This record gives sequence, structure tokens and C-alpha cells, in this order.
Amino acid sequence: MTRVVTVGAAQLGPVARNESRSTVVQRLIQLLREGAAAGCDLVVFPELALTTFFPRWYLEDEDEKNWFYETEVPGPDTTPLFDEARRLGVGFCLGYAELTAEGGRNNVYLLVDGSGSTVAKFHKVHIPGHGEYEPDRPFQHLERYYFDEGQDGFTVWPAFDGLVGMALCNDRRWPETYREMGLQGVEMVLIGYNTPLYYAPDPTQNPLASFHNHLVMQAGAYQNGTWVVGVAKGGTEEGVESLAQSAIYAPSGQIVAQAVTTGDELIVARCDLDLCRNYKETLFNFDLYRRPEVYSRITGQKGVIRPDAPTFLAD
Ligand code: CDT
Repeated sequence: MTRVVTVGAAQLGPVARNESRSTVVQRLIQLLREGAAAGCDLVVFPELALTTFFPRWYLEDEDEKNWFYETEVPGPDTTPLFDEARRLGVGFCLGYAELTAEGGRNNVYLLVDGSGSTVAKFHKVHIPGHGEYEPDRPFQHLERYYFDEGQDGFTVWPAFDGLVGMALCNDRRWPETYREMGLQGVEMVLIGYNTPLYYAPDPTQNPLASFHNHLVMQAGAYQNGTWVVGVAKGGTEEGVESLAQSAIYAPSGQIVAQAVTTGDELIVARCDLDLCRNYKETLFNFDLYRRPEVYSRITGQKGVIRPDAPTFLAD
């Protein structure tokens, strides 16, 4: 019996700063319905899907800041999404900012199955940008001011007839993200992102944003023999242009579907999870070929440590 999961990558266009949660949730429900009509088992929404990408502003007022966080999901605004998903029998993955009872501030991704039950919650691991206001930037990227670093790492969960993992935005640029999940047999990685097209620390990278986006997800898919679903919040949001180009990547690393707009758009692919075996059991047969005994720096060391000058030069 083949294990085919039909997945929808539900790209979102811009969300205005003053857009209400209920308006955004209606947009999500529209995409969910399109997904159901296209036969989707799972519809994947982007990172921080319920609000504008607020880390572009430095907000000091606690109430103003807290407005962007959810204290319960499902809550009054998000319950209609859960109800509709349950009615349609379609699972979904939703990114949002979470404020916990203990004051924790998390950038999270929630996976919900077709019965409306929560499968898992993922906390973003790699928090990019800066932690303090930087006046010289045209806009801020204050994720390190707004979010705590996720401590749980990368887990893989049995769901949708396979093994599913999650990551958020900057996580997709790090090979460790995929390999941690690859070592748990992951068959589909869901990744939501908000990627501004202007990168203040090095604008020479700006024209390469799309190339780098595909590069990392294609490599992650291929090197671990897994499907990858990359979902953007794209377009010009509050004056900041962000990458769209949501795409679904096969275990071969090939792109099998890609968004063509920068707005709300659903792309769909039938993902045969058994295709993963082609790669997991051949070139990337970890049991046979990996050499963890010579990889100790990967987990034992954080930054770069260059070797000392060669002794023959010192003599
Ligand atoms: N949201 C997010 O993680 N965005 C980052 C921007 C990096 S520049 C600070 C990304 O990796 O796309």
C-alpha cells in the first residue's frame, strides 16, 4: 500500500499591522477550503500567520507588544479555523507567537490532524536578527528581542501516515535542522517563513534571497531523503518586501510545486512518502555510511576554532 499525503502549502500575502485576527483567520479558512477541494490531507500555513511580522518594529509598551501574541490556541479568534478543519477532515500547521503563563515568548508551529487534535507544538530553535534597537536600519529584525530560543530541538512525530517534523524560517538555513530529523527517519518537514528581501548586515545577499531559499531546502530534502514543504508570508507588508516562492520539494531535491504570486495562494502536491526510501536506503543510508565518530565538533563546539599556526612554521 502506498503512503501518499496530499499537501497544500498555503502561502499568505501581506497581513496589515491593524488587521484583526478574525479577518486573517477567514483568509486561512478560505485557503483550507481550497485545500479540501483539491483533496489535501494537510494544509501548511506560514510562520507568524496570524499577524503582521511585528519584529520589524521596536515596541516597548507591554500591551502593544502583547497584542501580537496568543495566550491560548485554539482561542476565541482561532476556534473557527479548528472547527472548519475538523468539519473538512483536513489537518493543518499554523505558525504564531505564543505568550505563556510563565511569561515565555515563543515563535511556534502547531500541527493539528484531520480530527482537530493537536499532534505537536514546535518552538523555533534558531532565532535570527538582533536583540536591541538598531537605529541605522531601514527596518528592524528584532526576533531576538521578541522570542526565546526553543530548547526542545527537532523532534519527529508519527502523523499523516508518516513521520513529520517542523522548523521555522531561519531554522531552514542550518543543515543540523534537517539532519537531526533525518536521524529520526523524517519523511516530511514543514517549514514556514518570513524572509525580508533586504538584509541589512550584507545587502550584497539581497539578489540571492530566492536562490538561497531553494538551495537550503533542496539540499535538506535530498541529503536526508525527505519531503520538504516551504511556506512563505510574502509580498510587501507594511512597506517591507518579503520573499514568496513557497515550494514543495521531493526527496530527490527537486521542486514539484511552486507559488507564482506574492499573495494568498495554495499550491498542492501528492507526496508519496515511500519515495523517501529511495534515498534513505541508498546514497544516504545513514547506518552504512555515516561516520559520527569523526563528527564530534558538530555538537561539541559552537563557533569556529581555527588551528594554531603549524609548528613547522614556528620552528
Ligand atoms: N523569520 C526569519 O527567521 N527570517 C530570517 C531572516 C534572516 S535576516 C535577520 C530568515 O532566515 O529568513
